[in-house]
Amino acid sequence: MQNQVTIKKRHVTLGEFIIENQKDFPYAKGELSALLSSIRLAGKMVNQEINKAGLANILGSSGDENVQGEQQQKLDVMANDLFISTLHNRGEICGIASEEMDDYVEFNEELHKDAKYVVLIDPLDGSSNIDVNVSVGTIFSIYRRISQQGEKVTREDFLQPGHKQVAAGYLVYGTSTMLVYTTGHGVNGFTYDPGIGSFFLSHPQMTVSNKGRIYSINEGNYVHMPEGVKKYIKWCQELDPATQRPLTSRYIGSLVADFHRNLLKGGIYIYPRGTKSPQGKLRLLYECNPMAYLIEQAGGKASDGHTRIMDIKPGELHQRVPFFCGSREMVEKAEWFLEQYPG
Ligand code: AHM
Ligand code: MG
Repeated sequence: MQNQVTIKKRHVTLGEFIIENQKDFPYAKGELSALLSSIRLAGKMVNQEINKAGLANILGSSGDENVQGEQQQKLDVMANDLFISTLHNRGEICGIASEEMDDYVEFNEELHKDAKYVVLIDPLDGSSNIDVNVSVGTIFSIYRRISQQGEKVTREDFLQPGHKQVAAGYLVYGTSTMLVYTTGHGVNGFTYDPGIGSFFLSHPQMTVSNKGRIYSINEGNYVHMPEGVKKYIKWCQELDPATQRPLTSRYIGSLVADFHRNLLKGGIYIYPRGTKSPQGKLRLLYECNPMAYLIEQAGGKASDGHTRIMDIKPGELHQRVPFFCGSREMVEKAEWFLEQYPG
């Protein structure tokens, strides 16, 4: 008879981790934990749809444009609906703003009357990559409302600077699906096991190196770039005296995937302003603020080339900003070039 058992190492699930870390919020009564669990659930559903994207008739354009005049993909619409419905069906938030919708949505039912939080979301970032089977992601950002609890949510609840975020994160639907998030106590990453249907802690306390070796930028836009960015790119392409190699260029064109790689390996992601996009392409509220919160929590830096991203006071929901994000020394070097070569 066998009388010995080999006890396997305990794997922490995302659910367990959220509950265990609830104590980091002395004022919280569990609503934020419940909200993160709702995002986890919606993420699983979107993951399920994306995994079968090549089989079902859900690839391609929906035929509509979003508020910024960009073609919406069918999966953009599906991910947007899934996140909004899942969060609406639970009582943790009083409203949501999405990159895919013109305006924010109020949640006004009895269920939401005690809600303290609002969510801002890019439900499917990099969606132009789906048809070619490249990683895409979901980006989310959570704030405490500033309007009175029990009243209707207001625009000001959504237009808060990034340093007011209480949590932010992303799901990357890649080779494996991961959920990476912060509540201001470091950054933790969880990998999805589809067989079990759970996320497990796989990347505890993620940090980004101070010096990275990867630069990520759409160099096809070179002619439109500010002089300082052009000079920075040329600097990246020079031989590094320490290694006798230039830096490595990597650009997927899917912010979540580019960010995730640079977080793990060290690097900088840049989407500058250009003559075609005077304010850059990326949205302050749905993309830049949550990524800035994550990178700062991991020890890195995010700015618009001059100002800390999380100190910018948003003026409107779909505001765009230039974005420089990643390893601290790389972002500072790029900022130095912008200062030396204004214009
Ligand atoms: P999206 O939110 O419409 O998908 O656009 C954002 C995406 C980012 O994921 C990516 O980094 C960037 O746009 C790529 O833009 P470009 O093709 O101009 O390089
Ligand atoms: Mg996006």
